[in-house]
Amino acid sequence: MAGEPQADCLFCKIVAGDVPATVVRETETTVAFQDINPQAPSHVLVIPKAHYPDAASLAAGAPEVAADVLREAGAVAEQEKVAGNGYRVVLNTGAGAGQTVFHAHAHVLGGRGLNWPPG
Ligand code: DGP
Repeated sequence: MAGEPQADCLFCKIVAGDVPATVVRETETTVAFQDINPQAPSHVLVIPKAHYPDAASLAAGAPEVAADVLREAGAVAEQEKVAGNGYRVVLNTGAGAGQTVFHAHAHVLGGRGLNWPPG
């Protein structure tokens, strides 16, 4: 069923506490934790606790939680003190765009200059 935990999902395991992560923020519906392979001085992932494979399916199935994820992305940027100089929120969607974990997540990147267009 949409939103239910998936036994083979790494981020569901982080939500459950079965895989350790450096959690920086948590709400009723979201968890934010340090990316294991940071691409910027500050690189945090914000995920919904509910399992949806990508941002589009999250927005379709639980739009209020999608809004929570975006709100938390902004809160993370403030908390990490990268909001003032600008930061980037990235929603990789599909393997061709670099998505490797199929549980919706927003990357929040900051603390350095960020080029456009992205690679
Ligand atoms: P994406 O490529 O957009 O699917 O991003 C997945 C991110 O997840 C990637 O930047 C690395 C991160 N990641 C993968 N495995 C782990 C893990 O076990 N712990 C943490 N904290 N991050 C992970």
